[in-house]
Amino acid sequence: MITNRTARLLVCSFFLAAGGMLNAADSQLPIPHLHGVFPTGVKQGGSVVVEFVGDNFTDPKSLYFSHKGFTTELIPEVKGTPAAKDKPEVKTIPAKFKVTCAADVPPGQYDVRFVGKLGISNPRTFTVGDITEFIETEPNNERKEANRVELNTSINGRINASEDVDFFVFKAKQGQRVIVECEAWRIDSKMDGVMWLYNSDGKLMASSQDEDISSEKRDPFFDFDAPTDGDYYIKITDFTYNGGNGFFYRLKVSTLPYVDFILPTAAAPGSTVPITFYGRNLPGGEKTDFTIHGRPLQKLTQQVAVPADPDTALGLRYSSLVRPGTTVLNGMEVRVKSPDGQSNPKLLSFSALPQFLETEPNDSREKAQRIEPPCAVSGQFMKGDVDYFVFKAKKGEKYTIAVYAMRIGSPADPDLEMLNEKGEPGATSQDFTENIGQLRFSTGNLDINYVHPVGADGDVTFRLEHLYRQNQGGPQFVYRMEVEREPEPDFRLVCSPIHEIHMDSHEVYQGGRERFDILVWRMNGHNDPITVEAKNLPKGLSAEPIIIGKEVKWGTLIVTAAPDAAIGEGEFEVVGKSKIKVKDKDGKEVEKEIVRKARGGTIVWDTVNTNALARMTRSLVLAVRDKVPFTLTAAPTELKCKPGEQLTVTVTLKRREDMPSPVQITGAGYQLPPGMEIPLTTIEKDKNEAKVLIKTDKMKEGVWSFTISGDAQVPVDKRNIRCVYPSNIIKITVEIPKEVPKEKPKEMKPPEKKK
Ligand SMILES: [Ca+2]
Ligand SMILES: [Ca+2]
Ligand SMILES: [Ca+2]
Ligand SMILES: [Ca+2]
Repeated sequence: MITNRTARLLVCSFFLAAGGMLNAADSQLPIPHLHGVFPTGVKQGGSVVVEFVGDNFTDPKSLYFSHKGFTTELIPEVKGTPAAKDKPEVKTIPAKFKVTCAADVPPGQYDVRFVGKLGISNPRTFTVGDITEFIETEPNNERKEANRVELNTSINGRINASEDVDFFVFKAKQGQRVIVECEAWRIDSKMDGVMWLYNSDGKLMASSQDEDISSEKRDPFFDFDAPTDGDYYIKITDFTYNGGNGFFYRLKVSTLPYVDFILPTAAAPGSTVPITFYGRNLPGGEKTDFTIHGRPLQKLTQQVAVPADPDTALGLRYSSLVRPGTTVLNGMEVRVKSPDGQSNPKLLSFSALPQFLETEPNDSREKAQRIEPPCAVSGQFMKGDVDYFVFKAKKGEKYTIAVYAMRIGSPADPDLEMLNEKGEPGATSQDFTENIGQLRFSTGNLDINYVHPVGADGDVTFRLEHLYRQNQGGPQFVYRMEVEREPEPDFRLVCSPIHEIHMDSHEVYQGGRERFDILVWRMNGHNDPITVEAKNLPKGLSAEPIIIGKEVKWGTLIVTAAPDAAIGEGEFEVVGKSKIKVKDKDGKEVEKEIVRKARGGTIVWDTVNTNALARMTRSLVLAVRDKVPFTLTAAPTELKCKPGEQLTVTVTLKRREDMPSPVQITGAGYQLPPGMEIPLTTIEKDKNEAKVLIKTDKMKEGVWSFTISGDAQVPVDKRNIRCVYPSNIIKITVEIPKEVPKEKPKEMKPPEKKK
């Protein structure tokens, strides 16, 4: 089936093939794109001058952080350059700001965005640390030029173009366990770091590239016991010999606690539970038998209180990187604290299910661990390990077996095999590939979500293993398995800017409308309508509630700016509500409303035709700028029909004075209600109205909302820029006439002939 989207991509490829004259994906006025930030962090309570590099940086104004504890001051001698003329993507411009962080901003990672005349940019990660920050000084390309740092320092470095190499040197005492953690990939950098460690004689002690195989952690890492008092050298560069403004990194050289994983992996909101941290340099940590790459792990059990308030319980408050697949989870971060500073964070996900730990040995069908669903089990895949589980079930029941590994930051790629009554292999499930965000927010991952229909009364046995168990495995190959009989339907929302392959942000122009896309996770068979509203919009902005009807996983929220809406930037929220059917205590079906706040999504780096590197944002932000080139208004705003009836919508167009072009009216580039077709219609140069004839032949019963788009060339600085703006929201109710029981047609008797 060719969807609107596919069709649009096909059109896009066609135009690209035809000489790149028109890239269908570029359909907006120029907005700032933030590429690099340097340095990438500041110490709690400190300040630092930060260079921002990107394009469309006309008239730098300020920065926007996802925490209110930052103040920023533009350093005036650096000027941004004018809006890019021919090739906006080519010019990258620096702007400098002094950033001051309040003393009460918790250590962690935040989003920073550039704000200029043309709007607000995509975010970059900015770290608040609790130890000394150091900024590299070039040249440091050889050992003798190494930058000297103290232990317990976060180094801010950048691999410059033309094969830059950076050397650092620090003193350590014999027996100190030193952790060198490079963050690049995880803080929006393009750098694929590689590191070497040398002693004071220049002898190579270690090298590191990808510390483990999970795609979340391509960053290098060292953990070593200093063999003698003395100097130690770190050499770091990009594995592919690339460099530039996007190749920034942080290098934490410390004896601070470092956490590798936690067990159990989840807790229930409103509970206080013991969580065991496994890691290194844990204050008061006990020895364990676990090692990772030969390095011993300690453990430390701490009581963790999980708040019960809905914002926490239904949130995902994890300041470190959250890739798209993980946005289906709720959770919070946990750390180990020490007097000198705190550890890296770990995600503690939320689950109300009874939590258990895996019990080895469970390596055969006979030794399968017996569980009683509903329950959750946290386990590990050691090298070569297989884990069998068994539970009692009745014929006709359906159980969902969900396994979380990649989504909770584990390197494991879980593989599930059901066994039949004779113990023979049955159904298998490898990957949970649902992708709710196409190229821009690809949620596909290697975890499992399998629904098992029970064939007969008795035991259900299955086996879990890491797909590459012959060669890989270890204590850090953690997983969480949840087994539930028909879990309640649920949903999550992700609010994303509309560009499908480029860095983008939410911009609204005075007097105009903008589309904010809402991507939908429909979980456990959820297929009911979801009503979505924007909340706390800046003054002068409004958005009508939309209905994301059944079978739709991509909603379009339309934000309208009044002609006098104040120019500025602000945060907003997007909230979805849906009524689901659940069983009460007595097994009776009842209706329950669930409310979920949308998370933000962003493309980290532009892509062409592969999944973009994307992540969750730490807040939802928009900018208002002047003044929209044209506005579409559609009427009526409510439609009712039976499938097959043709509907007429009148679209009126308001043009900015300098906008003479014709406007094409389409329904392309986003998801329409299933089966709806909006034919291409043109509002000619000197016209302000068109009748759009909507086809409903293939539509089904239900309620949806949709928007109609206008696509036109807009003159900007003596060139034309293609702009697409949506109409207001239209609600459509499709009713299928109830079949009237057919009465037996009365026989038409020929009139009796009068004799
Ligand atoms: Ca450098
Ligand atoms: Ca260097
Ligand atoms: Ca195991
Ligand atoms: Ca096992």
